Amino acid sequence: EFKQPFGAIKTGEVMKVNFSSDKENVTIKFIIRRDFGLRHEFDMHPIEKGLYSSSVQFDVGHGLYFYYFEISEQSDWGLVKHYYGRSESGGEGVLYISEQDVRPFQVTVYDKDDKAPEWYRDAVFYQIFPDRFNNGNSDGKINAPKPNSFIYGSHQDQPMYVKEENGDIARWDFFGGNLKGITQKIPYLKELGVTAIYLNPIFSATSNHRYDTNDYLAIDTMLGSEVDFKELIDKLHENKMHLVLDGVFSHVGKDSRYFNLAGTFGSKEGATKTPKSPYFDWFKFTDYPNDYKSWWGIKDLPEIDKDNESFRNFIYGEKDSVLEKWNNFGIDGWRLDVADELPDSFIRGIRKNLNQYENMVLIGEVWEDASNKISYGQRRDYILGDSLHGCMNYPFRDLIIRYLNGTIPANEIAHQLLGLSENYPKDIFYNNLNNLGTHDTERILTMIQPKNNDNAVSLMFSLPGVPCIYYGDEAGLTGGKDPNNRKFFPWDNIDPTYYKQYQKWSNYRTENEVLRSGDFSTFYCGDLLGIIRYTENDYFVTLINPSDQEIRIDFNAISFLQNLGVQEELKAKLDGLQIEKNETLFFKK
Ligand code: ARE
Repeated sequence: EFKQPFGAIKTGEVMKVNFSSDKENVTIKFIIRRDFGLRHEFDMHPIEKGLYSSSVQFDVGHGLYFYYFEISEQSDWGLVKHYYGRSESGGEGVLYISEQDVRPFQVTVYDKDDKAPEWYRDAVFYQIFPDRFNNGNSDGKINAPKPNSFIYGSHQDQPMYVKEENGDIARWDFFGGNLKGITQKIPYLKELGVTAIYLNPIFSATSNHRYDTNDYLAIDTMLGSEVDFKELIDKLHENKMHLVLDGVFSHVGKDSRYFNLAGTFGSKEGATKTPKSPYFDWFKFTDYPNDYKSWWGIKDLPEIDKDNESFRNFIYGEKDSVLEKWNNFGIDGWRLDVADELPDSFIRGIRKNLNQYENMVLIGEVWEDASNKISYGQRRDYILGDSLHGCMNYPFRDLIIRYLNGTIPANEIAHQLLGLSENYPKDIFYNNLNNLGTHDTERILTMIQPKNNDNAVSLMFSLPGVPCIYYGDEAGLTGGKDPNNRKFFPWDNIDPTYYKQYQKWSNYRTENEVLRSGDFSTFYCGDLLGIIRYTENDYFVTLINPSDQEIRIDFNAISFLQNLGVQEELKAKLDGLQIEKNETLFFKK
């Protein structure tokens, strides 16, 4: 089976499929359906002996399509039918006996190319959880501690919150990182090779993670002032660095002014105080004012009705909106919290707002393959044009960890990586924000053996997309699930081994255009995974050996998953090459 062009297809384009069969007396049908909708079948025409062909033009708008083949064979037993679809692991196709069981191949049809701003595509990102990075006050004191908070010294590893019986949070702990602290560390970040920062939420909130917004228009006083914020942005820009903020618009905090503020002169009361509150319709009360819909049932986070026009206008309207305020401070983009739970039209409204500015990026938080995710009973169209530029790439992280731990073999990760690259529109694939861990996952050093850390970093930086280092990973921080993955940065104990691994790859990326924009393919040879990035006149090859034995490459044993122009050229370089145990080897043209 052979399809052209490779990967996702733009609306209007023609897709050609060839199918080869060495059997005589067969007829082949190409069967395609539009997502859950209509099914078409085409008779495939023999174009030479054993080779059948068909084509289809996608002129009915963006969406997902699925296809497979029906092979009918005249045999002594009568007419026998088989179905050819993709295998479970996403590798080569396989034959199925019944049409009901066949796993079809996916084709994503998208509206238009959507390159994220150049600064973004070229960036090396660094994610900062603001309370845990650095305290920039000269006396080391914490700005305006919150009434119900508990302050820890900077290196302790403690539980993040104390819960009461009924599940309410009685007390939050804070370490006192702040905006000034980040500004002070710009030279450190530059030295590491970082060119952009993604900050977890910074607006006024009750908890230390600040996903429970109290006021979208105010910086949390514990983090600093608007002056501090402006200074951070200006200093970053002076250093040719960029800043992306976390936009948490699916819910607010239960102490939020929109939800709970008692009436004072000149202010607007919160929704729970009076049904006349201008915010009353933002929420979904089930038993006013005591019970309401909340995010994943967590009462701390009352959910917002994102179809509400006044809320939409407040978030992304043309005047005095939340986006306008912070965009005008000079930020460079947003990461959308729980993008998969926001209506498509809401995300498009945000994108439209950002399009008024030059060079703003919009990244969505989606955990799965974003090309075929179903949420709220609907297929989403947030990566098919005019919506998200890209997504946080958790599927990569997942594959990297499973491969380095020996849970999946090299051939499977090779196929799966290539499969993802086929499912996403090309630009989106290159716009994705790749990570080895975030504030929501276990840290990479806790997930793999430390001796494989260089392999993990090499993989993140060799794959298409924008790499994002989770603060402290380069210092050697470990930590399991939230809150242990949010320890304070160990400023006086940075592990030089890990630091150098990240620094080395940050520089390779910045120095080698081919690592940023080159085409991508994978190959494998035993336990060894190869990543090729290539352009017409350049290439960069990364070879990963996660095993405890060295691997010597026998060129004839390599399986390339695509036929590449550079393949022949690579032959001489690859044959006989030895890759030491748990090591990465790379070479350039
Ligand atoms: C914390 C604890 C919880 C506890 C809760 C209430 O972690 O165990 O029940 O407090 O006491 C923020 C904080 C969290 C906090 C949470 C609620 O950062 O520390 O939880 O608020 O107060 C899913 C969502 C995804 C979401 C993750 C966490 O799809 O959108 O879960 N991520 C965002 C942010 C978080 C943030 C919120 C959302 C809420 O990045 O930091 O939490 O604003 C699978 C699924 C995913 C799932 C993922 C992780 O792979 O496919 O859908 O993500 O696992 O569970």
